[in-house]
Amino acid sequence: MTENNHLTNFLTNKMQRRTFLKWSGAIGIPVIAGGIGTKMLVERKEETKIVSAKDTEKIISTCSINNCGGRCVIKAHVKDGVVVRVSTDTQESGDLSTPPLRACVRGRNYRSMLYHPDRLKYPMKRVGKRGEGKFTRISWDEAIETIATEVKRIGDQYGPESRYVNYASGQSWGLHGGKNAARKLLSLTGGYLNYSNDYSSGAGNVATPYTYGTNNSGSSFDSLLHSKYIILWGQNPSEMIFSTPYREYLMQAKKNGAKIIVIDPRYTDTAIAFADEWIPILPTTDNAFMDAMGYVIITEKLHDQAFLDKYCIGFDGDHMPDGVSGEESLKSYLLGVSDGIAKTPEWAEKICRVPADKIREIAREYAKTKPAALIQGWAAQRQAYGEQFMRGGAQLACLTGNVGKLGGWAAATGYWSRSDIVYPFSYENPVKASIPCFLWTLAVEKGTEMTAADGLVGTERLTTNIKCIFNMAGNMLINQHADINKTVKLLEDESKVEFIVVSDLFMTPSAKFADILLPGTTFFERYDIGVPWCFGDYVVFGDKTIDPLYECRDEYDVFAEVAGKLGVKEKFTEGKTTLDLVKESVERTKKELDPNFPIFEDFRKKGVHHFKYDAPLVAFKEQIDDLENHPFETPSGKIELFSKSLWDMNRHDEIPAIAKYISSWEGPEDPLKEKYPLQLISWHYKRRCHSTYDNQPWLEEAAKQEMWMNPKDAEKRGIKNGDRVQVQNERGTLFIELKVTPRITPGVVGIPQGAWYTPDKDGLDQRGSVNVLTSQRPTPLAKANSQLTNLVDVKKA
Ligand SMILES: Nc1nc2c(c(=O)[nH]1)N[C@H]1C(S)=C(S)[C@@H](COP(=O)(O)OP(=O)(O)OC[C@H]3O[C@@H](n4cnc5c(=O)[nH]c(N)nc54)[C@H](O)[C@@H]3O)O[C@H]1N2
Ligand SMILES: Nc1nc2c(c(=O)[nH]1)N[C@H]1C(S)=C(S)[C@@H](COP(=O)(O)OP(=O)(O)OC[C@H]3O[C@@H](n4cnc5c(=O)[nH]c(N)nc54)[C@H](O)[C@@H]3O)O[C@H]1N2
Ligand code: SF4
Ligand SMILES: [Mo]
Repeated sequence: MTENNHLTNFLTNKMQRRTFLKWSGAIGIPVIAGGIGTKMLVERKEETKIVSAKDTEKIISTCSINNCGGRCVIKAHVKDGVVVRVSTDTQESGDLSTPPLRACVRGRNYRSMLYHPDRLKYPMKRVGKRGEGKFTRISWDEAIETIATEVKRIGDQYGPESRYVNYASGQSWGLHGGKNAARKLLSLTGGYLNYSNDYSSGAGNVATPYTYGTNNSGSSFDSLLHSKYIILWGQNPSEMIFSTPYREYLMQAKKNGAKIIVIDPRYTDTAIAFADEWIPILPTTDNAFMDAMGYVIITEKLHDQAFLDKYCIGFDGDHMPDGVSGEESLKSYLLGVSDGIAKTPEWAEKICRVPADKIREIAREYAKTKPAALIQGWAAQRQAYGEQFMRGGAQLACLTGNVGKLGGWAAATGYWSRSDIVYPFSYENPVKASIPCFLWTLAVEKGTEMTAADGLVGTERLTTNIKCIFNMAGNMLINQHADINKTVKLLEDESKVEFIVVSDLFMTPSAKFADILLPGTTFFERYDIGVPWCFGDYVVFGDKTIDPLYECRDEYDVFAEVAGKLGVKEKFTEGKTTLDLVKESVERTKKELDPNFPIFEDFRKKGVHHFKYDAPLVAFKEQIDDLENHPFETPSGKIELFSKSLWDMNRHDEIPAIAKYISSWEGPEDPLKEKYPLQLISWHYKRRCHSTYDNQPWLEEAAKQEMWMNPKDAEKRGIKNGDRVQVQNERGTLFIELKVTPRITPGVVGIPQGAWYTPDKDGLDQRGSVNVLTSQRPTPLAKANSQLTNLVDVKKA
């Protein structure tokens, strides 16, 4: 996308005069003008006026609705109906009782999203072939009428299971939003096919409860102030935001003297900022490292036998479930009794490339320095056998007795939350059938053939394939799901999915596949409450800073009208606007959950509410302090290092009852490596939220889309830093600029995920959209995405 294009788009937009005046005001301010590109700003000659903060009305909003794990305070400075400036929380660091919620580069750039000349401006319908990207403007009446007609037609013809609301995270963790509005509309008119799980921690979400009975295995980040040793295993909080205040605590933990280890194929920003040591590893091999740590801990008698005896099932022969031989225990696996292979550091080194002595050293330090927190990121579970990674971390936390202790950490998925509010926008889907979210393309292709083995629940068989998709604030139709080329073909076939509604801010790769395309609002243009992800103890008010631009509308209002056409408007809105929903949530939260919650006007003024607690939340503290009265939520009531439920599935090769290293397809031991010698991973980039913000030129300048490769691999191929390269495997080909850097392990290449799929006329991606190369093969147990497990080759373009 060139700057000229921005300018042309901008100037040819048919805007109302009033809007145009506002806009011209908006671009009269340098440095903060949105979407018109630095070049234009630099070249512009006319005199410009800086608007000072004190001349503006400051409205506290929240960068809350993108699926970044953070929630930050954003102050919109509004002058004459125009957001002229964005600032953030100015509170000093250091007060960890209410840590500052300072916005990152994405949030501070949000004005450029709001005023981006490429914003979708009115509803459109497809006129060309699906996916071609040809649309024509239509009225809201026509859009609403068409949606109502198609929803009804498809429901009548195929039944409610044919209607699906796709996973989408562009507006998440708020009170309403497109996905929920679509679900309520469909619930009131017969129902829709549900999905379970997510793309984030899909393997972990299913695996962790087999160990602990729940995914809530994380502790609040203030507990890190008590840790003496912290392992960030495939976790990169400097760049990938799990929670806004996390880094404040990590920094303080470091100041307190905690030793911090980062295990990652890349020398990440986190390793630079926080780590005493970076340990590079080959993707998909973390469990070999973990197994060897277990071996060292046991053979050197560093394990906490009392903890294992009291709280765990399956560590040794004396603590096995009924009817299972002691040979199946964790101990006998690690020592090699069960399979003849002792999981020594030397064994692991050959697989994961971490030197045996280093494995020994980390195992000893982790076991001896108490309390120690082993915190896992989720990328290493977005791998072929991702379930093993999550249970493997938990296993180490148990071997060392770090579970339920202040400053320790139970590892695994790691959710915790202390930010409960009431969600007044509710609905009940009459359809109970549900598929794993990652298998939606399978449900389009052959939904009626899916069974429990594909993770189908709520019914034995689906009566229909998916025929209608609502894709609200997501780029999952194309960009974020695996194997773009395969999905493109599937969706191009208009006889398969017959109707697709998309709501977005921009003409994204997914939006191009819409039949009806709705122009959504930014969070500056609507009311909401921003709730932090699974990690947080505060909520932020999302104030509407200006009226929606152009003809953009909240999905809530649009679907209320569709509901009207279908005779269920009253049931849909219950007479409430989105502002009413926010007010109701605040009032009921105060009344039903937390008497200290502010009243609406105070919350709105302050913009943020921190829930106050006397002590850090420590996962499983209750169970560890008093197991008898607080058993774990597992079948045995204990931590299941050996899970009888998994054992009974009888698929021991791919779904073992104890966590273990399993040699991965498209991993370093796959013979396919002869043909495609490099392992390709992706990560969550600092300048984007997935694909959101990819079309921001300033952010591209701050952190461009490029592929990391080790100098050794580059040399072998005769390619150098800055070269344009071609990356390919059986599934596709993409082109991208190369960054040659020792910051990535030899044998591994990394592409930041989320770049917009930008095919040339032959369908070859020109921007480095990594999902061109990823596979739709799901993980064995959770049926989750394994989008980081890929073999590729690279050559000069
Ligand atoms: N800036 C930013 N923050 C975000 C997001 C975003 O898009 N941008 N997205 C949010 C969302 S929805 C999610 S789910 C989370 C994602 O959170 P994560 O999944 O934890 O984040 P990633 O960046 O994918 O990966 C973390 C690190 O794991 C490393 N890694 C990759 N493969 C392996 C492996 O096999 N083994 C090991 N040990 N390490 C590996 C990567 O190099 C990376 O540095 O981030 C959230 N926060
Ligand atoms: N290869 C690879 N693929 C991955 C991952 C990976 O690590 N590697 N990570 C996976 C993960 S963890 C996740 S969560 C998914 C995320 O995938 P998605 O949920 O698709 O997230 P985004 O790509 O951010 O898409 C959000 C869309 O919503 C739009 N949008 C943003 N704000 C608004 C709004 O206010 N209103 C409306 N109407 N639209 C809005 C944006 O323009 C964007 O098109 O990707 C997954 N895909
Ligand atoms: S993108 Fe995330 S970290 Fe950045 S300002 Fe928004 S909520 Fe905060
Ligand atoms: Mo995610």
